[in-house]
Amino acid sequence: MPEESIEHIDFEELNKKAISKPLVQHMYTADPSAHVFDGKIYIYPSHDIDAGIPFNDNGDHFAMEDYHVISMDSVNSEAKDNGVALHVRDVPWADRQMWAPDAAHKDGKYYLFFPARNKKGLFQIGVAISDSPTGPFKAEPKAIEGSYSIDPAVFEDEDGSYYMYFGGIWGGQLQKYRNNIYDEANELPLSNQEALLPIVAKMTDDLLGFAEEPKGIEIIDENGDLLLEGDNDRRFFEASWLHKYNGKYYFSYSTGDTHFICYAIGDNPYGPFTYTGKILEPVVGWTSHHSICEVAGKWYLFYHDSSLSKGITHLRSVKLAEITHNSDDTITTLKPYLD
Ligand code: FUB
Repeated sequence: MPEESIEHIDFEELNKKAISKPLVQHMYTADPSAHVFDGKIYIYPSHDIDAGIPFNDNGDHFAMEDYHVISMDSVNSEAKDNGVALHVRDVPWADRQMWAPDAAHKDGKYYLFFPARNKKGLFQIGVAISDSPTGPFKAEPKAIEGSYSIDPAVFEDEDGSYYMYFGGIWGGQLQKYRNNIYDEANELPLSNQEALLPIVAKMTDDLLGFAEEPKGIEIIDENGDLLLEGDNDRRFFEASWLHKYNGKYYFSYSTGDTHFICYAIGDNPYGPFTYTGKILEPVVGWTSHHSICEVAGKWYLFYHDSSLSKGITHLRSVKLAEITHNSDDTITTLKPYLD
């Protein structure tokens, strides 16, 4: 929901109509990546702060400095803040803006994947490792070689392969890249041209690097054509996520300036993915970012909104709500606030 349209919102009324409540209220959290490790829910969110930087299209007001992991015994239990898991000052290559992270578990170790701007102001993606799902995590000295842009989401397939999905336009800088190469002169395509694609790369066995050249993921419409840049209600903007349901691969993402969480379905981790529909209608706050996770046989959307901060876009709160996969492969669209 754009900044200018929040002025008339009665937040007391809105919070009564919200389908779920913030999981924690003592700090602002966003961009939740949820996983079940050893039967317990772990949420890896951004930790929003107010650094006093004015709103702009570059996202400079998202000036986050650290990560906290939230854990829950079940979807109804209390959410616990496990303290600082990683701070930007302890990441040798990073300068600022610890944006949306994700995590993975392999061979007894936990891996936190996170984007940040490097000393030259370019976003890259780093890895930090811990023996515990809640950290503290120790950052690798360098960012992942060949990584760029934002919003890493790491998917573990049933054959034990791990894939990283990433990318985001505008402040996420994806528009500056073509074929993995940065050029300051690059800009977004024109509205009648094909939209920029989110990126995927298989991870190396140690989860510290890419095992292959990152490549674009095709999101196609009902006719098999790539979505166009001007198709703002459906084209990819940021916030990649992948989950597998009933043998199919569901790639979900945010449409950014139109504020939807959408999904597209494919037969393998690389796509192509056919645009299928919306998972979440716009929330209060400009951004929308989510993850999808199975907990005790039910599927949940972890998402955020800015209702607790009364509409301040960079002060968000993580929430969760159950979602329904239908027999025709669709997912029922959630409205975050009842009519
Ligand atoms: O939290 C900072 C940025 O806002 C994320 O990287 C985007 O996905 C959006 O939620």
